[in-house]
Amino acid sequence: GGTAAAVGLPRYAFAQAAYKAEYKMSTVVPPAFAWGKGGEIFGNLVRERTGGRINIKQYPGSSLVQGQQDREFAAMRQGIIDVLCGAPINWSGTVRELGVFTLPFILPDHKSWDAATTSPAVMDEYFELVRKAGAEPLAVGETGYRQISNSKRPIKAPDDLKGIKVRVVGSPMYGEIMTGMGGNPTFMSWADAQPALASGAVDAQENPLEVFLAAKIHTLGQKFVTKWNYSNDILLFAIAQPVWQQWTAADQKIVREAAQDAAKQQVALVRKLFAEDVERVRALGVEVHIPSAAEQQAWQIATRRIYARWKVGTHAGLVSKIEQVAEKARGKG
Ligand code: X2X
Repeated sequence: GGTAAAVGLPRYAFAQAAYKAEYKMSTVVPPAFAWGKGGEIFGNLVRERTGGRINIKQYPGSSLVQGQQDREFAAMRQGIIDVLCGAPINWSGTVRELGVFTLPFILPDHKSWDAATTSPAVMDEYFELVRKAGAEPLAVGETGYRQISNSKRPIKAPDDLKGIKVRVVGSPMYGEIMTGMGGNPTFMSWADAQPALASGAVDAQENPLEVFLAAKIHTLGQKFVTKWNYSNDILLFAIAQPVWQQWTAADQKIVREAAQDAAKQQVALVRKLFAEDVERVRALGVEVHIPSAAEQQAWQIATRRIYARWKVGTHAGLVSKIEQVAEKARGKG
């Protein structure tokens, strides 16, 4: 009965009927951070522009996965998360290939980073990988250049990291990078990192200084920062494929444009904070070291083998494309 009656109805009729009352979006950090703010802006734009038909609710602190941010992508595939606004480094146990932008020093300045993340050759292939992995990619923001901080001493050369216990996110590549840099890595979620720093269970962490400031990491005994710009992940806005396919083409267009607009605002915010971060961190009494060109080269040499291994471990073809685009951007000086 029901099935026969439904035959001949346009597809959007089913799609409309299938809309959920709430679409769950995971972010690691809340809107007090630029990254969480990007998620908030996105949700608000979608709500406004769909007249509330698509209601994206933000769950910061990766609370949909009990704070275990490395489970986000798998949870998206299981239907627990509908909307991703996250850093692929957190998902490297699930989708390694999405980590191509975070190889050590692959995009060492905003000029090369912008060139890569706006290159159609790079992004078409990257978005295809996201689709194959189970999500519809919409836009990319920026999580920010990650800088190391620690409680022990100024870090100017790989030897300075000897014996220092560094908290890193659950990415095996970051663990290897930190070992290459001379440190002693330990994997931990963001939720666990803060108490571990406070108790002295770990000596060091690495995060964008915007995050350092918003989370008041200086109150956790972190007295020394090195601004080495070694890795800057994208902030990927994406929708679980089954959810995306429920939406009408008109709504898909609205949601995609909302993500693009949110990403633009989010990047502008990250850049503004990046421009003032050294001054603000120093004002807290934290010593900030800006590496010389020679020091910077020493870090790069220390991570060269790890870079080569993870080029293959992520997606060698796509990394080559990113390298070419970055090279050209640098050439433009
Ligand atoms: O946990 C971190 O360090 C954070 C917030 O930067 C990420 O989610 C990668």
